[in-house]
Amino acid sequence: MKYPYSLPTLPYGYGDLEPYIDRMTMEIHHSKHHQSYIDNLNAALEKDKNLFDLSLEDILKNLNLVPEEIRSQVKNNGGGHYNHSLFWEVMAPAKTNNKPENDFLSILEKNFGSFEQFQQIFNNASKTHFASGWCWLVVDQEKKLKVYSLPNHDNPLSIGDFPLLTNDLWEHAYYLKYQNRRIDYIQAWWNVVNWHKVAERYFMMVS
Ligand code: MN3
Repeated sequence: MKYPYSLPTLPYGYGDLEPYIDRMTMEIHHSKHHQSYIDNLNAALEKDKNLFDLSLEDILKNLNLVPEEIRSQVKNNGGGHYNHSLFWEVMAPAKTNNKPENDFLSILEKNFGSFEQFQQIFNNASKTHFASGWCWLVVDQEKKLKVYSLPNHDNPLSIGDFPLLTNDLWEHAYYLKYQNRRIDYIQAWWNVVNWHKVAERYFMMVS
């Protein structure tokens, strides 16, 4: 039997985000953590094969359609699969002075005042998030950009927003290199954000 979900190939090598994210963290995060969310998601969906016909986005947008006995399993592991797949895509090998191109930069400036202010808001939301979760840049239904963190593997799709950029705040994302220094990890992470991809998601969504 073929399962609906499988591990996506990274668009770069495990060591390519060095020195900001180390090779071993990337390898364990992708091949072990992400794989286990996929295995658990497939196992949960086995119990209601009608869900095989829906896209993961549709499932996360309509969690009320998922039978109650598997809902939290689907929410946690479906979110785990979606969030990590997006996370890999919105990173790329580091560039010096890594900033969005002008078209999306001006959108960020319009929403947050300046690029630096946007980063500050994102840093604060990440730093103050308690325990495991993710920090998000989303576009809402009024096409406004918002920054917030969500616990566990909760996803903005489930509350009507569309995710553009996300950072994984679970300790497994940074502990090998940064231990308890979450803010150092967040600061380093800005070097490997793939702004081209983030802008592409925004313009696809609002056009
Ligand atoms: Mn993770």
